[in-house]
Amino acid sequence: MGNKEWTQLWLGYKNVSNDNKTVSCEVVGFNKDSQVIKSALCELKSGLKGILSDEVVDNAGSYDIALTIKKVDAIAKEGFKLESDTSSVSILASDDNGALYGAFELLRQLSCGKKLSEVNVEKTPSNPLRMMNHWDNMDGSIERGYSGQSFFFENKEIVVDERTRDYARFMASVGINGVVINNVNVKDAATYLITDRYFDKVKELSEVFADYGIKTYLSLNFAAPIELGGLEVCDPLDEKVIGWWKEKAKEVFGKLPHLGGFLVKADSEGRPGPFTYGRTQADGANMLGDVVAPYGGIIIWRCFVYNCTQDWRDYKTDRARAGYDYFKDFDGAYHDNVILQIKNGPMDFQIREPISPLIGGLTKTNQMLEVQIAQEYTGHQIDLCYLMPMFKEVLGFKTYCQKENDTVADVVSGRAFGNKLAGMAAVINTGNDKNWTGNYLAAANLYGFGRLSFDTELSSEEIAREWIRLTFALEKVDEDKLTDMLLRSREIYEKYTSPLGIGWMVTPHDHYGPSVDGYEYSRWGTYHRADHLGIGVDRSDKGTGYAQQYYKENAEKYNDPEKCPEELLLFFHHIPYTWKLKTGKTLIQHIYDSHFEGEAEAEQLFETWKSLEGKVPSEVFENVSHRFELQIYNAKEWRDQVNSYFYRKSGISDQKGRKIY
Ligand code: GCV
Repeated sequence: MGNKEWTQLWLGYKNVSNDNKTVSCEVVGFNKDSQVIKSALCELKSGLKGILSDEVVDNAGSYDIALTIKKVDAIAKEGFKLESDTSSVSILASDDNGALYGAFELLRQLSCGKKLSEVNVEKTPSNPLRMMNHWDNMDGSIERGYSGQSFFFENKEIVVDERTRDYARFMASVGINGVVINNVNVKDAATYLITDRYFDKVKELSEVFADYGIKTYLSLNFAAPIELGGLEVCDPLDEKVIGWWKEKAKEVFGKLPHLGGFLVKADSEGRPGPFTYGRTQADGANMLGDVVAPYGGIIIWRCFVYNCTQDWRDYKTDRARAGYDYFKDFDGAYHDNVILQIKNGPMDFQIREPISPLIGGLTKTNQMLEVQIAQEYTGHQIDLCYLMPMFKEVLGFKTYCQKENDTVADVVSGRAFGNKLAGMAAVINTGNDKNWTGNYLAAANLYGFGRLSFDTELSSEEIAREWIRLTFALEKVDEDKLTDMLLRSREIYEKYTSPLGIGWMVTPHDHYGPSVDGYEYSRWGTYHRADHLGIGVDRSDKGTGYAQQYYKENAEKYNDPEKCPEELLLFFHHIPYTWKLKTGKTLIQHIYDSHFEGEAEAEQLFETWKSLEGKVPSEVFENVSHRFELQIYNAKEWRDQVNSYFYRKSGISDQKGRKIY
């Protein structure tokens, strides 16, 4: 059986006071038998005991602090209000989840050093759906997993144990309310998750989640009618197929009362889908939406649909265009319980991409944002890459979909178009490693995504500081150092990897380390088009026309190399090496400089980390130090391979005369 040891991540509840007070706890208006309320109480008991070294007792005769969890209908769904003074604190909410989130907020604020009387806050979640997507396979492997094996699956069986409960606690503590347990590439045993073979165990797992207000979701195999039902087709408009799914939905929701619905990857990277039968993505999504509707289920349909058998000689086909081209025409046709899940960029989780034009491009369709905290293209949880700065940029991007100031955050929260189904999902970075995320510091992304999906107004720095305070016991000066390391890490990674939004110069398949031409002559639609004169993909109106998929304000900006934000210049334009950037540097000089700088800054990160020796637990120190050694090796490879490649292509020397091979 998997790893039996695991850390408490940010729920370690370290003592911050020596008051030894007694807390009396009363529940008013809520059903005391509710499992979620019980979870809140249980967490408060253990948390307050840890933080204040006190005892929480139900309705104690004499006590120092009166804690009340009270139902107040006026508070928004899943929201809460904390009211306190020196000797009392009330958690007010209108539903169980709100009460649970209020409890975690109280514990978080006290752990971060606030006094009881300072804990006065009201919060409503920014997004209705706040989800984690596991790419866990039933054999225990994890697609794009960098922290061990799955803790849900082992040898085609489902594991439910104390770790499952701790996982649910961690997720609820940052506001996650939905978890997809299996990989979107549904094959083999995973196809059978919707059959008798697994119902009992999925139910058991979903009950643990439900105790923490989390709904369980399953990824579906679109070809299940063939593979499980023995039908000849899985055509979404075929009556037999529809009938099969109807029966299946009845059975599944009958057996799994805590199921929220299904996530579907169809017609993508070899997965089956409606295109085989000449049907549209809307036909597929709506058919499934209709069969789960009677049970209150939802269908989350991914928009990661593109031609993955492209000829690299073909300059017309542009993978970046695909999502918009396939989905935009059916805007308004998707049924009410269908939600389209859209990756943040039009390609695939590169360190820098423009925001997908489909987000906000769709105006009559439920939509949610998909990001990836599993560091597939961002350093495999070896290299430090705190992703909140990227996610903040995504959320803050002005789409111009309606009003001038409408951002991605407005669209995916449902605010812009009044959608009830809306939200954010992350491809998760966990595994059964003792520390859950491989690199101890990668837990900042796990924590951060949850916090950000609950409150998109939080800054990257606020989230980083909270995580550090909850995880480590550092002096302010060291907290500042670690915060700074996290905040700079994404930019540093970007500098030593692929320049100005071009992406993809990674080792094929594995996606760690450089291989400048690794994807250049492949079928995946991921080209940089470098020649002896310049580099970049022309996606303007003279090229693939991708820039025109945006609303006018953005389209005009991206279309013109003079106006295009420089960090995305090579994503949108083929630019000569001699092109002058705003800094006055030529493009080629920028490539050299940023790669030398990025590598040097990675070394600085390690030096700063070394100064924290003895201040973080030695196991943490060793774990992260080892990864920094690997990161520096990686950064050197990137620097030297990319610089040599462009020196050899362009024949232009580095003005500073540094070593290029
Ligand atoms: C789950 C990328 C990854 C695949 C992943 C796919 C997806 O292509 O490399 O591993 O498959 O994205 O998001 O479906």
